[in-house]
Amino acid sequence: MTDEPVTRSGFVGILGRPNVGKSTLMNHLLGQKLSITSRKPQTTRYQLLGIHTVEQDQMVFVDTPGLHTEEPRALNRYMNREATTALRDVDVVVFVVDRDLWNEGDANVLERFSHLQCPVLAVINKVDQMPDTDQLLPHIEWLSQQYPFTEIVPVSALRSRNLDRLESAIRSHLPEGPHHFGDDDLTNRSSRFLAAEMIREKITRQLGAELPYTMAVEIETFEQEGNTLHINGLILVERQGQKKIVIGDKGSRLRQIGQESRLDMESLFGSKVMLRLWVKVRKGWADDERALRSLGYGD
Ligand code: GDP
Ligand code: MG
Ligand code: K
Repeated sequence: MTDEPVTRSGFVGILGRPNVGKSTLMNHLLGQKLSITSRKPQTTRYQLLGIHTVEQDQMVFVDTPGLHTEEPRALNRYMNREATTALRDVDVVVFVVDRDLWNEGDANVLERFSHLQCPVLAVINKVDQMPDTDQLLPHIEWLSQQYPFTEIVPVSALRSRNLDRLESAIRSHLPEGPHHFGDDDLTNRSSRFLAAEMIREKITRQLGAELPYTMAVEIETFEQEGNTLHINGLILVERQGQKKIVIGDKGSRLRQIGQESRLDMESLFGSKVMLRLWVKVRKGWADDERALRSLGYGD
């Protein structure tokens, strides 16, 4: 008789109000930048799986968009659907809160999954920004009164602090069973999708306040030729003025967006990348369900 180790495998929902660091946490748990992040709330628009196989265990992280309530645009409805379906089939929930005190946003998110039967781990993120670690204990105390969390783990996602402890906590609560994906798989999304997201991240980071949710990216060409990936991307905005902003003075902003995106792509795809970007005005795309579907949002 052989004594094979038990194989654990399952879906891990990463939930929390906007900007607590969900996508940063997923990337640092994976050791690979996959999900885009920025200081802007609702940077994450699409549900994205990050697949992490460690020894005999496989965690499939589900990074979710925040919930939009303010505007009834088609894009917001789409993001809410993405966040809600992500909840359905998870085996473990990682509920992320900021080192700052609890607010109504946290309570709203908690309420949405409090009916789930699975283990819920609470993560207090950004402890690197905590001026004094004495503040940690009262925070843990408070959290433990909000919900019967399976465990409460303080971390810094950005500095990869205490993530090994979080990872072993997650692994120990996964159900036993076979893997859902190949051991070398990293995500369920296509390389084209990831390329578009890398571009969207740079625009969001540089122009967040000036382009509120009115920009999308389409990859028109994605071709490997020899040792170089040739990628052509189209940036869609809603108004002529926004096009000028994205292009910048003598094209300087677009050049910078292109350079930074290319570096991310080269590291993600492990290949030299030739990237060309265009900006185009397409009116009303964020209000129009059909236009959204043609951009790859949708069921
Ligand atoms: P999400 O909206 O919950 O997915 O949050 P993001 O992952 O996009 O992160 C929001 C902002 O918080 C970004 O500017 C991150 O760099 C920052 N952030 C995330 N984790 C940490 C952390 O552990 N420490 C610090 N100082 N900043 C963090
Ligand atoms: Mg995010
Ligand atoms: K964000």
